[in-house]
Order: sequence, then C-alpha cells, then structure tokens
Amino acid sequence: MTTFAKLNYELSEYKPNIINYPFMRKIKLVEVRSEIAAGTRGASLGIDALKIASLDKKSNFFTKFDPINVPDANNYLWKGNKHPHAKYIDGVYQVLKNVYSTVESLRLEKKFPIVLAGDHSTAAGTIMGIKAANPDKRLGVIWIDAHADLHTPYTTPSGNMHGMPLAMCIHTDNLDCQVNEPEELTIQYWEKIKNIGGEYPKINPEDIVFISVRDTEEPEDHLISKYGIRNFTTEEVRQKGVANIAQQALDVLKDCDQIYISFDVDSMDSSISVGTGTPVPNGLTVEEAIQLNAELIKDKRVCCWEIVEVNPTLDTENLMAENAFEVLEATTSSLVDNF
Ligand SMILES: [Mn+2]
Repeated sequence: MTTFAKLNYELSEYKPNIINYPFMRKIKLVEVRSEIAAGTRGASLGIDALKIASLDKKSNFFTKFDPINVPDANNYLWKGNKHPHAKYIDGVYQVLKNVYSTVESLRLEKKFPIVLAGDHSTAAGTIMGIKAANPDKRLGVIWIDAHADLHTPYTTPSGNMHGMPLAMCIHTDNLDCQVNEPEELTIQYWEKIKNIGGEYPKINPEDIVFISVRDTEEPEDHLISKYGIRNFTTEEVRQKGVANIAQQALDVLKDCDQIYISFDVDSMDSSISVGTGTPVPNGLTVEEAIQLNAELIKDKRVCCWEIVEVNPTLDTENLMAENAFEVLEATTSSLVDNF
C-alpha cells in the first residue's frame, strides 16, 4: 500500500459516517484562494489551514470531494496598488468573474456548491453566479459576519474590497454618504464589477439578513436603515436561542425562492477568532455557529454555502481553522442528513 493510500485507509477508519449518501455527488467543493481584497496578507492560506485541521482531527472530509479550484489574482499584490479607494480592483474584477462563471456552471448542473474562500469579496461572484443560473428566482442572502460589507469605493475608509461585496450585489454606490472621490479608472472597474452577470441588482437589499453584525460604519448604517435590513445580534441569538433565530431569519426571506448563506469566521468572537483579518468582540461561540449553520442549511431553498476569511498567518497554532473546520464539517453533515 502506498503511503497516500495508507493515509486514506487510516483516515477512513476513523470517520466513516457522514459520507456515503448519493447526495454527496451533488455537493461540489469550490476553492477560491483569493486574498487580494483583504487588508492583511494570508487569507489565501485559509483553505489549506482547514485541510491541516481536518488531518489533525483525523477526519476524512476532504477525501470525499473532488474540488474545483478557481484561479485567483493574488499576483496583482506584487505589482502595487493603483486604486486607493478600491485596492486592486482590477484583480478583484478578474477573480469575481472566475467565481461567477464557476458557480453559474455548477448551479446549471444542479450541484450544491460549498465554497471555501479567502477574502470575502469573492462572495459577490458566488451570488452573481447563483443568480445567473436562475435569473427568475428571487435570491435571499443570510450574511453571518461581524461586518456588513456594504461599503463602496465612494464610502470606504480603508479601500479594502472585502468590505464591499453586498454593495456590489445590490448595485449601489451609496452616494448619499460619499466621502471619497475615486479615480475614473476605479469607477470603470466598479461599474464592470456591479454588472457581472447583467446590468441589474442580483439581490434586493430587503432580501439580506445579517446575523451577528456588530462593527459597521455610518455609510453602512445608512443603507441598513434605508432598506430596513434585519440584523439579528449576538445578544438576540443568545436570548432567544439559535433555533429560534434561524427560523426568524428564514421567515424574513419567506418570499425568496432560493437562499445563499455566507459565513465569515469573524462572526465568531475575537477570543476564538484570532486567525482572521478583522476580529471583533461580542461574537458567536463555535457551538452557536455550528448550530446556526446546521439549522439554516436544513431549509430546502438553500442552494449554496460559503465559509471565508480564515487567516492562519495571524493565528497562534491553527485554532481558527480548527474551529472553522468544525463548522464546515457539521454544516455539511446537516446538509447531507436533511437532503
Ligand atoms: Mn465579511
């Protein structure tokens, strides 16, 4: 037996349970090693940190899938940034197009994409791909995150585009709150990004539900109140219970035909999420995150799930990835069990 076969054999001895359902063939792992839109370096290593966490746990999770790798544009980081209000937007545009076309193809094949990504900007490509495959279906989004990710080049204080994916998808510039004067070329790329998959909003702002969002800026607060976007705080999750909040979140999206769930690991508390670019206190516990995602994914309208922003270079040991892997594995199990 080769070493690799032996490793696989040994792994399969440990955890034979989740996998041998026909539905597993319908799940497709999508790996997006992008970190170009984050403010700190290292999120492109998050996927491999998840794999190390899986090996350390002796889980055979990753042996059960045949992943697709989406080309990134991290090489733009070597060239230097030319767009202060939307850093590396030319590269971000490339990655989003790649993610968009991959996810669109998978959805046309009726696959369920589980997306493992680096920086959160690429979630816009995921949403655009889901929408393109079924343009007539109303798409709702459950965004589990410390941040609202509703900035635009006109409002961002940092220029980091991982804070902008939801603005891309609702097709807003948020000029009511303009503080920056982006350059012409930046604006051209921003327009091209918003129009990937069609020159229209991919989601209604009312069809976004936030969970545990707790670190927002004024321009984002403006959009949240303008559109009445619901945010279930960590305190509400704790008071009412995870199952109750999951149901309420799904109820907000009762008129949607399909649902995408985006799980940013910084939704978890900063005490356990050291290994991510922008940790924030008062977040979810690992147990709450597991139960929340496992509950939400039982809804038959959910058609794609994504986990982002693990950055092992900021971590001590590999704790963030280990916790994130627990969420990934439990959520996938719930998906398979409830198919
Ligand atoms: Mn995010």
